Amino acid sequence: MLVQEDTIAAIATPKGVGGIGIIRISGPKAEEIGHRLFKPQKCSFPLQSHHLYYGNIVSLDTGAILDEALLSIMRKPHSYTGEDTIEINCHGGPIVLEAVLHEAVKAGSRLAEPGEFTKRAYLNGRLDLAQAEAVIDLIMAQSNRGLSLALSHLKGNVSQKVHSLRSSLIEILAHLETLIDFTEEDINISPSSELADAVQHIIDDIEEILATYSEGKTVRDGLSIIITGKPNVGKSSLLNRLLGEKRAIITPIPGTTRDFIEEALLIKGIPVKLIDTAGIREVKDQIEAEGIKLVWEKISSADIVIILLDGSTRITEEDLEVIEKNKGKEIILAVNKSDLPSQIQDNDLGMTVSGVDPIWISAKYGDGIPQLTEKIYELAVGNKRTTESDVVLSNLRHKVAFEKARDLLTVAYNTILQGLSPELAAFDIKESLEHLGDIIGETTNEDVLDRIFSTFCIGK
Ligand SMILES: Nc1nc2c(ncn2[C@@H]2O[C@H](COP(=O)(O)OP(=O)(O)OP(=O)(O)O)[C@@H](O)[C@H]2O)c(=O)[nH]1
Ligand SMILES: [Mg+2]
Repeated sequence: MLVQEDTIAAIATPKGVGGIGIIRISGPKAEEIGHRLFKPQKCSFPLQSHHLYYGNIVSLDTGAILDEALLSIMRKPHSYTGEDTIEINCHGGPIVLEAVLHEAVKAGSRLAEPGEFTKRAYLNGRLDLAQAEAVIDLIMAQSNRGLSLALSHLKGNVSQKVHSLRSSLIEILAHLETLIDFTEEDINISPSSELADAVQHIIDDIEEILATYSEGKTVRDGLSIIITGKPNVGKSSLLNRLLGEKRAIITPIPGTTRDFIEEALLIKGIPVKLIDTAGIREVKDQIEAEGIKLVWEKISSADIVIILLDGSTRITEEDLEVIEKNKGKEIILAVNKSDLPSQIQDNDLGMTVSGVDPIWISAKYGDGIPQLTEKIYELAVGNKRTTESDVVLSNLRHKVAFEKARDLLTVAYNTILQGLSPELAAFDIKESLEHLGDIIGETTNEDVLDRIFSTFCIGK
């Protein structure tokens, strides 16, 4: 276990005004600092671990009372960081909290860096690296699904998978090592095809995990969807329908929306940024022209483009231009106003965008909206549907490490199949073990750690 010499302190609750604000102090001097700052109402130090005490926080210099507070001590190793930790529940005002933090620093602590409490938890073996990363995902979760995904990572489901893959690889490595020993005695024994199968089995396992990344990333980070089309097709009506509220102005006058409208919502548990835009057409009006210019900018950074057509009118040059300009993007073709007599045949659409099935909807009355959201979900997460217990990747760093491990194992597999020296295969397998070790932080270097923890908030 690594012992951190200094004691760190931070306000652990968000900036601003609240009922309660918490100062967290961790390190060898935590308890002593508590002793100096906190005067319990009824008992005296030493206080019991994991109990809550009522008392006053006092200024070190003057003895003046700064706040009434509750204090708890969590002695090592039974604390979040694995070190002696105290938490002071003050009143949640910024001035109070700053004053108490200031005293804590005067009493012998220093201000914590972002994520430093969690970094210490990791360094003290309370969490592995994948679990530590899950802490920030949990705090930043944008949906219930994002939250349960982060929780499963915090509980160690990625880590357990990594451990089990690593122990299978270590077993394979042990077999290879015996063969290497024979080679040294000038007896040439090639690795068996069973050994190759065992490697292949691990590659398949990793492939399966990698296939969950698109779902995991979308659940964690969400995606942006833009609605585009010529004027008056019902883009704003669709935004309002998906949002479930009258957010955008809807009129029968083409060119109603001039600026773009951006709203956040959840679609099947996925955080979505939905953007309604100005209708695309040839215009001389400068305001509208600026709006249309913006549409193209927004489209370039969107994950999914919903191209909306008006099924009650024939396809026009403007529709074709929108379709043409979005080729190569992830698109959904939706035909609106399905409640009116149709002027568009599915065939006409097939000619315009091959391979994309149009979805008929009525933004005004809600028909076809479940099919549209299902399509969005399908595009967002791919065809692979995972269950709660599956390992679902959401962290790019993990994905890259799994990919590197898989590539090395593929090389090792071929080496074994070709009956080449077992040493070669052993070399690649060892390296792939290191990449898997990176995920849980067994072999991770200091720069990577700093990068990871610097994305945390202060006080966590
Ligand atoms: N019958 C019917 N009318 C609809 C439907 N969706 C929209 N409309 C009507 O179509 C007209 C235009 O709707 P908007 O939502 O403003 O269309 P838009 O694409 O945002 O138009 P611009 O902002 O001008 O580009 C309005 O009169 C809507 O009531 C639908 O599903 N059925
Ligand atoms: Mg509009």
